Amino acid sequence: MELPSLTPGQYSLVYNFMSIAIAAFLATFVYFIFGREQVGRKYRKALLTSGIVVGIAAYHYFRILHSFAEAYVFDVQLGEYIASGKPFNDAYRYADWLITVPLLLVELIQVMALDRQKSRRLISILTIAAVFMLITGYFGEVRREDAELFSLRGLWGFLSTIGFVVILVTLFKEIKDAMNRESGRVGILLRNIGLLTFFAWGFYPIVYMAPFFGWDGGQTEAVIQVGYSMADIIAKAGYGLMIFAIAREKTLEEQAE
Ligand SMILES: *C/C=C(C)/C=C/C=C(C)/C=C/C1=C(C)CCCC1(C)C
Repeated sequence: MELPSLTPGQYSLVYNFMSIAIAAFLATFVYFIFGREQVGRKYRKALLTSGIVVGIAAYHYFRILHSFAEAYVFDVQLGEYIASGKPFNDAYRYADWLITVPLLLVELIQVMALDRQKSRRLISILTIAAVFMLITGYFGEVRREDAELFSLRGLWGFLSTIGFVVILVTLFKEIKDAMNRESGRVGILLRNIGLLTFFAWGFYPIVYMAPFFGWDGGQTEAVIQVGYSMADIIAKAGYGLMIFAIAREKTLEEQAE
């Protein structure tokens, strides 16, 4: 994959967003791990999982940022960042998702505290769909040069979307059942996390379509990197905070009973 040149503005934007992502993951890591005492025993696993997710993401973002910085050098004559010749390893992102996406789904199932058999069944379906979504997505992701919807990038993206739809449909059914069981505040929090999953996760396929919008190479690359970094902050750190809120609310309710 040929790396497009970046203007200093595009380069800094990407660099800074990756850097903010690391800060957000490290801060929430500390918060989730030390906040475990604030929730009931049943929910501690969900918080631990949240902590693991942002911990893994922080590590991968270090690698991504490092790889990005190495892949570019500033050319004084051109006034632009050009490819240094060292490859930019974008696969870190997909390697990260392959681990963190199933864990995020586990997190949500854990906070619902369903019975064991049901949890297992759900986690299996969701994990298979997630792996399918990410592997097909990766085949399309490396085809940055496909500038049209009807291309291999488009086709892989479409296949990947099937996995995404399976995840959403499965989750929404489960959240709906859980909302019927739960009281007002917990129900609202569960609905919110359903919406967050829909909108935050739905942002990824939109970013993926950046090459179809006809921008130049540098702009496309910047939109993809910044877009995924923003989405990751919301879907991992933000999501974990919501899981924390649900666990806290359920704990308070159970103590009042
Ligand atoms: C922490 C990382 C998360 C929550 C990543 C989620 C990623 C997706 C929901 C990606 C979905 C994609 C499609 C639905 C189609 C195009 C290819 C993908 C992989 C970007």
